[in-house]
Amino acid sequence: MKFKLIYPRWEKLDRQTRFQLPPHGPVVFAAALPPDVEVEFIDENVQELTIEKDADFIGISMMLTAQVKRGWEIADAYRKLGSKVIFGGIATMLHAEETAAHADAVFIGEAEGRMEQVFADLKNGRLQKIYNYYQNFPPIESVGSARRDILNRELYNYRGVQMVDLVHASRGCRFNCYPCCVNFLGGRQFRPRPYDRVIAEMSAIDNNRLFIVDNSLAQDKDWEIGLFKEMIPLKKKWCCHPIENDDKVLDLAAQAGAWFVYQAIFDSSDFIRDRIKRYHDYGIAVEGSILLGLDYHTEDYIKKLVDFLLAIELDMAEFTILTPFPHTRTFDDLASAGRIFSHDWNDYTCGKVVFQPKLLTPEQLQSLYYYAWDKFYEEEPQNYKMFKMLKKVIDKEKQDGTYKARVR
Ligand code: B12
Ligand code: SF4
Repeated sequence: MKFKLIYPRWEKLDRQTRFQLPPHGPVVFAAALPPDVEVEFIDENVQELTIEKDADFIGISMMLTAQVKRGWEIADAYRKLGSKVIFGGIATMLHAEETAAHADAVFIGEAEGRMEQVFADLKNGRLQKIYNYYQNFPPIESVGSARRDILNRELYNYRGVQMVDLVHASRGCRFNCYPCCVNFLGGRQFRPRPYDRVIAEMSAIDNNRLFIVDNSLAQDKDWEIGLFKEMIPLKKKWCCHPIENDDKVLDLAAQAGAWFVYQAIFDSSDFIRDRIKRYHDYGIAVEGSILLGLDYHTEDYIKKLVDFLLAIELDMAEFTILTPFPHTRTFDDLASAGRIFSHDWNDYTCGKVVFQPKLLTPEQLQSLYYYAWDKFYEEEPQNYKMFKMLKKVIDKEKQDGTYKARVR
């Protein structure tokens, strides 16, 4: 059985340095496929997709809202040729009803242990329109090692320099932040994978640099301590979402190879100043994730926030505009107040204003977004800061003898 799995392209943040990370959802999904399924994977962000009748079954994996319209377009074209199409992934769950209009099957939930049934149904001509496993999670032990062999790994680099391979150590998140849909997806349940599985997967990856893509590692202190202790002997270097604000945890994270974290920065408080300083004290760099357009944001507030980021010597910054993704509290609030003016999902890139801000006009917010990117990278351009981050990892690797002057 030949299965073509497609990851639709989307519009990137227009000020951000261009480089592509390998997708994670599709390769984890591929590990759940029955053994007789031969997978061909196309990531449209880095590869050309030719639409022809060249597979028995088409799968479309969507992570972001900004991917869905392209995903539907691809499906429509394949279905015109008579191919059957199944959709899955995070954005499929968030846009399930709309997606059903373009699909032979819509899969909602996590794939582990469920694909044998789907493929058997296809073979018997009984493919179901909806496979609904919403918040009906498979045992976390059933998550297999991602099928990175289906990627053309040569395509994922930054100016020829080897970047990261992606891996996850847990699913779910116990928090419920305002702009986030993970609560809808995961029901605030934190589900760590067994350490031995995670360590075996990490150590088998032929790359010293990893991105641990878990929502936030700061979920359970004992779990983090256990994970980092197990990781120390691997000598991998890695980035991740937040790590617990605790000296013992940060120290172990650094020993385990923490290179940089993506950390949300929501204000210019002493708490944030201290949070960033503590990462730096442990040799961990920080890429701030800064959301613009909250109800209390004025021009003055945003400009002062950017000055603050420069003053605390944040290593990198990613500015995004508040975006009311479906199934978030942001969406509920802005929709009920009639403040959303674009429902074109292609605008939901996090770089475009799609709602009426409270204390700014949409145009002001849009130009403050560009201001923030330009001001932050005025003295040291993004490529330069990015090379400084890469130098940090190379220095760490040289210290413990894991550096390989390898270019992909
Ligand atoms: C990792 C991650 C990233 C990584 C992506 C790395 C990569 N290349 O994959 C990075 C950090 C780059 C990233 C960036 C962004 N992200 Co992000 N990210 C995530 C995160 C934390 C985890 C996704 C993941 O890998 N999960 C693990 C995999 C294994 O799970 P999965 O994809 O669901 O796959 C399973 C099933 O869905 C199924 N499945 C998957 N595909 C298919 C296909 C078929 C056919 C079938 C049947 C089943 C199936 O099988 C898998 C195994 O069970 C999610 C939050 C979350 N928990 O969902 C946010 C999330 C997806 N991101 C989000 C956003 C908004 C962004 C950004 C746009 C903005 C930002 N700064 O955060 C940027 C992109 C900006 C840009 N530059 O263009 C939002 C999406 C909202 C939306 N509706 O679009 C999420 C949901 C978080 C949130 N804030 O709510 N992100
Ligand atoms: S933003 Fe991060 S920490 Fe907050 S609910 Fe979403 S996944 Fe969890």
